[in-house]
Amino acid sequence: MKKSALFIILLILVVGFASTVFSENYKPEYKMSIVVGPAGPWGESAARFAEEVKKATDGRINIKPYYSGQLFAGKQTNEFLLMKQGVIDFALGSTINWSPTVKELNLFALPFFFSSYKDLDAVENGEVGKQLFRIIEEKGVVGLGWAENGFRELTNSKRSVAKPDDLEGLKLRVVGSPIFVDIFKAMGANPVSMNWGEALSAFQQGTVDGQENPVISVIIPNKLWQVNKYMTSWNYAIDPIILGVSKMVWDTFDQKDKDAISKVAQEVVTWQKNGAREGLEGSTAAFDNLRNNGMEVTILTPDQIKVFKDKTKPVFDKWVNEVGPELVKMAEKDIQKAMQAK
Ligand code: X2X
Repeated sequence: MKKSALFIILLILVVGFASTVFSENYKPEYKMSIVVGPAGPWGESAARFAEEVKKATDGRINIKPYYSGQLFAGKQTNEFLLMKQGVIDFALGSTINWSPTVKELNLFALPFFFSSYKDLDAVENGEVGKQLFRIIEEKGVVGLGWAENGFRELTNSKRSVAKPDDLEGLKLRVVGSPIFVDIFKAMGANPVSMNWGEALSAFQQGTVDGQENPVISVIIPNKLWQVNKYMTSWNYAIDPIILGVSKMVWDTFDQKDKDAISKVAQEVVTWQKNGAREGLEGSTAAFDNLRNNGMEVTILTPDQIKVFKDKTKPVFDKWVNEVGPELVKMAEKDIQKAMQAK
């Protein structure tokens, strides 16, 4: 009897001691997921985040970026679920890839809803941005900051595209998130869902005619002029990236480290966003780069954009219901405010 009481006391002491000593016993490596490769502002920001977090936490938190979708075994729309489960610790994840799990994130893919970076900033920095972070946190991922892939533009190997008729019969690779299939069908194209890794080989083999992605973050780093001669700028959808961490993992960090990581995250997303917009905002440098590499660049006028916008109106209406009409209304208000301030 006496012996077992002693044993229990000892056990309590050992467990108590272990939990203080090992409270900082973090994982030796935290895995960070990125769908694209290391080149360009998206990939570069992963390396920078890892480096700065290591410095700011005196080496306690050691993040390793895994590029080109290595962590989600081929299915980029699984990234959010894998974070929720703690299989992926950190990610710089496109809202598109997370939107099949978090339907509110389809807000950014509503066709022709955002027309400028100012609109986007107003929404991200306002109540909608906060609400979206609350929603993802409830589902298991803590949002540390808004980064950016960019406005998505069209490229293809067949012809210049300026009106819906030009899309007729074009086989376009889109992400495996259902809103994109709806949008491109409505515009008259033939969309096929494919993961980014497979898409790169499909372009090489010529099994698809084109795709849609931002200029600075994806078209240039992947030298898409080698496979697609024609580019259309129409800003039909915006693609924010969320710098996030699995909530399961976040909850294991002590407050000092959480504060350090949050601070680094803000610095890195600000730097990354500037990079993603360089040569696109108030400049023609990004398009000049494409032209110098042999691409034919078609920049749609507001009237030309309106024709596509009208075509996609039923898709817009359908997806407003998926996103949540209240959230869309809140975003509309933020956008109007931003326009008045212009
Ligand atoms: O797959 C794409 O097109 C990409 C790289 O932009 C995303 O991850 C959404």
